[in-house]
Amino acid sequence: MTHTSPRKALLTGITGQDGSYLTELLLAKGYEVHGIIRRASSFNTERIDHLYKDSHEEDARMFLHYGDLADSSNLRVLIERIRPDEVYNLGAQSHVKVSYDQAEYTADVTGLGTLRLLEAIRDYRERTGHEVRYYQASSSEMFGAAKPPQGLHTPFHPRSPYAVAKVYAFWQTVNHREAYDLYACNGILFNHESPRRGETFVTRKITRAVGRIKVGLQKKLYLGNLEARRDWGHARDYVEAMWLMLQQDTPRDYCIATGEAYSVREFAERAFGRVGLDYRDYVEIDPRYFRPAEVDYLLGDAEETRRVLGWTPRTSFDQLVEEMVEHDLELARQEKTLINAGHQIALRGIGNQ
Ligand code: NDP
Ligand code: GDR
Repeated sequence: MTHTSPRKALLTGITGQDGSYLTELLLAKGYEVHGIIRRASSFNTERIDHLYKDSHEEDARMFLHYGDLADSSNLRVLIERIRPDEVYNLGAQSHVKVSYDQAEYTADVTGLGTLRLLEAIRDYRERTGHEVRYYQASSSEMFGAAKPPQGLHTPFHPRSPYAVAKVYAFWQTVNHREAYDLYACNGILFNHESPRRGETFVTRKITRAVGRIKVGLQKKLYLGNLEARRDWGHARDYVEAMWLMLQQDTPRDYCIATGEAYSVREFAERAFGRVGLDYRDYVEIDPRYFRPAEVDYLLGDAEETRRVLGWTPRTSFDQLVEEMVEHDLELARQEKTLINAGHQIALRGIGNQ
């Protein structure tokens, strides 16, 4: 592709963990980045605030638009107005346990939302002839109960409303590629974490607790199934793969993983160990964190992807744990300073995730 003006990317989910890293990457590559944000009663742009410049400033290259994957007319208007070259669909109700509480909403946003976006792109492309490349944030959760290692040829066996919605979105993406010749890729990403991970996902829940326990702000950490195994990578590495997928000659699907798996117990052991604590003294099991159906063991086979994309993860498991623990230890120290100065700090979360 040759472009005289900057390439334009449109992201759903720009306020999430991956959206923030992908925005950094795209800005560094010279893109103009447009993100869809949901209206909320309090600001929800914390992860991208450091990238924001007022749109009146000449060098502003990140622009935010109100929207929602549940609102197809809004998606159509935004695509028409922005005229993106690349669309990254990262938006989702992305919490597996919450998807059991909000199954229908998850199906609507995570599943149907994908179809709404794809249809908006198809219509725009047919009318204008403007080519748009599409990335779908597919998930290793689609493999669910399938035996490890899981790769592109492993049949899906989803184990939650979230995973079922992602399978639907996966096939809509494939079908738009096959039926309409859309350049559309599914990135089947295994778990990826970072200091920007939401605080109710298990790795961040652990590292937040490690920091708070270390500085004396918390006594116990309540978790669910410690034996679940996951293939954990770093989100910063994984967004590079997303971008690479849209730079190839032909569209296809990919698996992104490290090829190593650890249990939740091992993650806790390493994270507490980094600050000289023994997790067994602090971690308690609370059955409310068990899931109606569990995904026991995810281990990615990303060999083919590595070969085709030339992508390889840069961050080891130990480096990931270290970066998250260091970050959250500093955060806990800051919290403690504020508390000592008389401020009220509440740990976020509603306690069943
Ligand atoms: P996050 O939960 O951190 O972010 C989700 C994003 O989706 C947020 O920006 C959120 O906005 C937005 N969103 C939620 N509901 C809607 C809606 N109705 N309309 C528009 N946007 C909405 O997820 P991650 O960054 O971790 O993951 C990015 C994507 O990749 C998700 O689709 C996830 O399911 C998928 N995925 C993630 C993996 C991981 O390990 N992280 C692995 C495989 C796939 P708000 O801030 O307003 O809530
Ligand atoms: P996951 O991530 O379900 O794999 O989905 P999560 O971190 O929520 O759970 C991983 C494993 O840890 C077990 N677990 C707990 N999980 C949470 N959240 N809280 C706990 O207290 C707890 N105790 C044990 C879980 O049972 C599970 O086995 C993530 C999301 O980012 C999805 O959007 C994404 O698609 C997949 O990763 C790949």
